[in-house]
Amino acid sequence: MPRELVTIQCGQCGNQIGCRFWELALREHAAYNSKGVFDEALSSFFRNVDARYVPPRNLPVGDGTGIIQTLKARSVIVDMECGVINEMLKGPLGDVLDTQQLISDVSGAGNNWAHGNHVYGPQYRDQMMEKIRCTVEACESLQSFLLLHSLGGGTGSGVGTYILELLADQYPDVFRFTASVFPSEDDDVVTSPYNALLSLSKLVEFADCVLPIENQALAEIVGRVDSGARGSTANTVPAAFGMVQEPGSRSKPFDSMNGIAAMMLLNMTSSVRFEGSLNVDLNDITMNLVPFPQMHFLISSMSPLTTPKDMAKISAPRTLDQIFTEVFNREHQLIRADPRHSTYLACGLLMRGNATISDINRNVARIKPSLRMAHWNTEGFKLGICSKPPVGVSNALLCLANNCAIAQTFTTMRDRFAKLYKRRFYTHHYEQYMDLSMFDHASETVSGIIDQYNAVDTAVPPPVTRFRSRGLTFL
Ligand SMILES: Nc1nc2c(ncn2[C@@H]2O[C@H](COP(=O)(O)OP(=O)(O)O)[C@@H](O)[C@H]2O)c(=O)[nH]1
Ligand SMILES: [Mg+2]
Repeated sequence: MPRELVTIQCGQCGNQIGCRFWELALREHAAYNSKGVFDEALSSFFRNVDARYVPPRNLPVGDGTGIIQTLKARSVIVDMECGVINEMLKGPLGDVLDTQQLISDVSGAGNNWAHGNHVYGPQYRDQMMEKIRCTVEACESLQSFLLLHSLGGGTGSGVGTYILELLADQYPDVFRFTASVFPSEDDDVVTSPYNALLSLSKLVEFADCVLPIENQALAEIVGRVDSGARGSTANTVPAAFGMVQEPGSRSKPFDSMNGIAAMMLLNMTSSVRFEGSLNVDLNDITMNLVPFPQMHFLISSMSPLTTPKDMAKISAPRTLDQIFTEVFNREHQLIRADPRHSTYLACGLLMRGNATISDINRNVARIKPSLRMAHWNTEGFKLGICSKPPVGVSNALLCLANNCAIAQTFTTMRDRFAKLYKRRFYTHHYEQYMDLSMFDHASETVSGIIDQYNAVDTAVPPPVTRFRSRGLTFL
């Protein structure tokens, strides 16, 4: 039975990452679906519709041999400014994005979380719930929601976390994943420390699993990939997938960075879409990698670090051992934390391509002695193998680490917030829409999660009790 994922792309960043995500997903499915049929793999992300009807009529997967008519992303598209959305609809993905599933306004949330969360959220609540309901109803067996957004602005952060809270209330049994772009320290949005802290507190409370992404880390990755390479490949794409943007077409700012984030999401969902000898679906990820409910932030790292468009930039094919070594290298992380010097609560290793469980076990055994695992979860590795690698490579590995190093990232965010809040800079913009006590509450929530991670990091294993033979006593 198909297991679908409903994506909610919110705000400029969320929509731009969404664009790359759909583009790369189509490219990947095109590579493995040469017959142009609507199969279970495709149906996890897309609907197949007969567009001659209004509204377009859904064509279910059935036995997986029906021809692709028109693919529509299972996505709800939200932005309180219309610029990015309009451009998306005019672009090559215009046909894939369902305008019925779109909510936009004109004036934007002005980089103000409170405007997004307390004004646009309630104002568009019913419309958003209706669009989400329609998208959910078109699924046979919904597996998870995936929110794509940034924390630094107003819409993705404020409306995005409002939606997350709604989902927790209305669909408590469906897992809520988020890919959340954290602002960099030199972010151009002056209020980003406020927006980021307020949204982070909501992610702690209402998400099941958060994949933090730092723009600074993405920019450094792109810089390294670019400096190591030249040229680009051209993959041929079957006609049914013809809306895919061809490599070499004009790229926008953030494009390559967003491609890296999108590739991570494709790797994470590969087992949901393709078969493999060791399937890890999204529920397995939360089940295995999140031992305590609020400690659900996973540091991601990948090898190779590229997208199909930039495939020629990989200097040389990697061996499995290299790939394993690289995912434990900070240069391959989508967030600049330092997990090697902190405690792992659990670690997911999702392999794509031609690898066996013994290959993986051998590498885990090789690397494990250098990792500090929580003493109560020393075997806390979740392993997955999906037979289909990303387009253009023979193997790829995604590492998802639930690691206490994330506490440092949160501490930096809280410090940036405190620096502004101490002097009440810009707070009057927020007071227009919310009570200032929200700041204190958010700060407490974030401090709480920092404390939880620090407590695990500094926990001392209980002494090993040794039973000594006392010998026999004769009375
Ligand atoms: N990685 C990435 N970051 C983005 C993108 N667009 C904006 N940002 C970042 O997102 C933050 C601003 O949020 P934005 O999404 O523009 O605001 P919103 O439209 O109000 O949600 C800043 O930290 C920007 O650097 C994008 O396409 N990709
Ligand atoms: Mg915006």
